[in-house]
Amino acid sequence: MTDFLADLSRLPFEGPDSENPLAFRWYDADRVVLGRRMEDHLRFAVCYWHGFCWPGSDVFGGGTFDRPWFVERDPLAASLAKMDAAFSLFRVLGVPYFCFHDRDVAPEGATWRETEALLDRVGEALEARMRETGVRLLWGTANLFSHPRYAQGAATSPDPEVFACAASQVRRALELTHHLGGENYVLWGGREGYESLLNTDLRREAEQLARFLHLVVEHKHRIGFTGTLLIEPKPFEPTKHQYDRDCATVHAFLARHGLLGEFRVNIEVNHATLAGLSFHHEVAYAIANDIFGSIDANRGDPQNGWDTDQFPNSTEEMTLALYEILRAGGMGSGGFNFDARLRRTSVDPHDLVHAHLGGMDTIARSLLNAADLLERGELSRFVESRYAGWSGELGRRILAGEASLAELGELCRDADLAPRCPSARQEMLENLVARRIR
Ligand code: XUL
Ligand code: CO
Repeated sequence: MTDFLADLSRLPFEGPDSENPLAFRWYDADRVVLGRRMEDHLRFAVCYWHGFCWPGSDVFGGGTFDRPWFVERDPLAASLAKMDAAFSLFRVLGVPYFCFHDRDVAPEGATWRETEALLDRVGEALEARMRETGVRLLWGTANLFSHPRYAQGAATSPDPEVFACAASQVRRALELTHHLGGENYVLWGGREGYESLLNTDLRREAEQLARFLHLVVEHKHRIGFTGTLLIEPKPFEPTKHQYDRDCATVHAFLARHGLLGEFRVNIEVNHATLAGLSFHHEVAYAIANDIFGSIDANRGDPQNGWDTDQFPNSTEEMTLALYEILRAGGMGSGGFNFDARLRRTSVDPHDLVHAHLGGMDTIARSLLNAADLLERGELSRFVESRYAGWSGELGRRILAGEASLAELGELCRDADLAPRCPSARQEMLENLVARRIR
């Protein structure tokens, strides 16, 4: 077995003043923050997909990455070589978790039986490597978007046989995730959406999707998988309109179809921004509605509207999200996975290390900022005092349903109410946050 990153040992933590490009400046796995180790707060996971499966192609040109597993002719041997390379990166970064799509880790065979046998074979190899290294599985998922059969949707396909294929793939991917002790299972609706309303029955497709999700829930309980089911919202790309548009849309869908309590969300930073929302908004919304699950960390580019999937580098964006997460008690079974890819011009394997290192340091630094904000308590005290009226007699009676519209009308008239809210102090609060962001 060749070591993909044989020339690198585990990256050291050297602190903020280090000039070593191959050392962490902020991520110090054992440092205790608010009573918990950094590693246990952040639960970093490397994704197979962008790092090891994407060859560096774009619509104008082919792959640019020279990786041994792309040229290996035997598909199983290629998968195993890819796995070795992935575990080399996990070793160098010292990450506790990884995550994958079924087709990231194992190839398709000529028949379903063959494909399943290949997945089982790679699953055994993964299990052995996990046992040997202690690296755990944050989530597994099924790729229901690459194969041509899914071009018109998977669960929302006009053809029930395509639905059956998707169900079969999810069944196996969920079982493998369970077998490997995965802590979550992700469903990203890659092609669950439409290109044109002229050929689409929206009501029917929503019912198909709901049925699919119910089947996943039933199977989860049947096999005893205790991890969290996650839906990953995205507004468009590859389809023009995707049904899991954003957290609020997913939440409404779950409520309408009796699925609340069974699914949470895997929030991807740049999916939020593509939806015209902020990442902060999506995290806060999910927490406020009890569907927060996990984070898919990356960033877009403000200069274009593409899903550029770059590694995170904004401490401001991450600090605000982490502030919400810490305030809500932490990541739970979720973590920070990197759904991010190199630029196709970053052709050296070391670039994978620099990219993840930078993302991990950005998030670790943001954790410290967020913990500082939380410990000082200025923001939460301000928000609490802003709503203080609701703890008084009138507020309490309104919320308890003890005051009718007519009664409130009379109160206004009789007391000649003329309330004036004190300043919301947005600029002062923005300054306060800016002071904490390092
Ligand atoms: C694609 C995307 C996926 C999901 C998992 O935009 O985000 O990689 O994270 O299927
Ligand atoms: Co993602």
